[in-house]
Amino acid sequence: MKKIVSIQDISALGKCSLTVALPIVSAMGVECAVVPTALLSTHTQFQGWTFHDLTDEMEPIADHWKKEGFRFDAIYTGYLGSFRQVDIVKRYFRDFGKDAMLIVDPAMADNGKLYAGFMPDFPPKMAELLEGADLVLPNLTEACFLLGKDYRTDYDRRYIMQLLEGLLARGAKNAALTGVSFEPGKLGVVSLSGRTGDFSEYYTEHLPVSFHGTGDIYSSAAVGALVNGMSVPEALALAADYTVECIRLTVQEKDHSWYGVNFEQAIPYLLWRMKK
Ligand code: PXL
Repeated sequence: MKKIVSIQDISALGKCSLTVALPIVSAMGVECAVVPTALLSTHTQFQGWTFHDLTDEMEPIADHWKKEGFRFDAIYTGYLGSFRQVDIVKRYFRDFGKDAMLIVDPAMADNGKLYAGFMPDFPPKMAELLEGADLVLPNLTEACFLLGKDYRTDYDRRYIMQLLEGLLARGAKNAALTGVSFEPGKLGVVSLSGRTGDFSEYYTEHLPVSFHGTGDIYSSAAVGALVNGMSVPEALALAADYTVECIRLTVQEKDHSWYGVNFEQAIPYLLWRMKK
């Protein structure tokens, strides 16, 4: 059985980071070990959240795992909260990354803004994880922050290609960008391979709603698909279809929550889509 480790926070309530990575990756038939980097009462889009830092646990976990000789098929990183955590993730990449796919979701921003709690000096630090990563999958805002570029809502293909090339220039082997739209009603993901220069794009219906945590759902499904042997473009397309299905199910619910989507009841769709 394939085995990955996901390194990100656990928001006790809020359907993001580890509370979605663990069920989604597991449902896709892949063992998902976790390194929780912090415990929050909710994700940071709520008000008044509590935060307990777990950075001090990260190195002892790595020490123990190294002693046990554990190996992973992928290391999947998401939301990280400090410079030190980024440095420790680099250690995980060194210690456990030799035969593992390194997948970096630089979860830190959306809609042109950093999430609450991040300072402007953090994105360049997060960008250090791109060196040697097999895939980096930021949204447009995160890509701009990683590259120190202005966030734009009006853009053309040339601008998008420059962002992808910029991410590859930082050392990633494949770069994907989510939340890309060139025509009304269509939203998609584009990717560029550093090895072959292949460009891929995949668009889905752009539902006129926005929910928190969809980026983590997207990345988790992409990771599960990649570890199951799909190519980067295939994995990105599957993850896009699954995310749209989650949103579709959410808006069908009369009393749906605002803070996360119904990824749970879309899992049968995910497995069906994976076999297709
Ligand atoms: O979904 C990204 C994410 C992960 N973890 C925490 C967050 C967010 C986004 O706001 O607050 C704690």
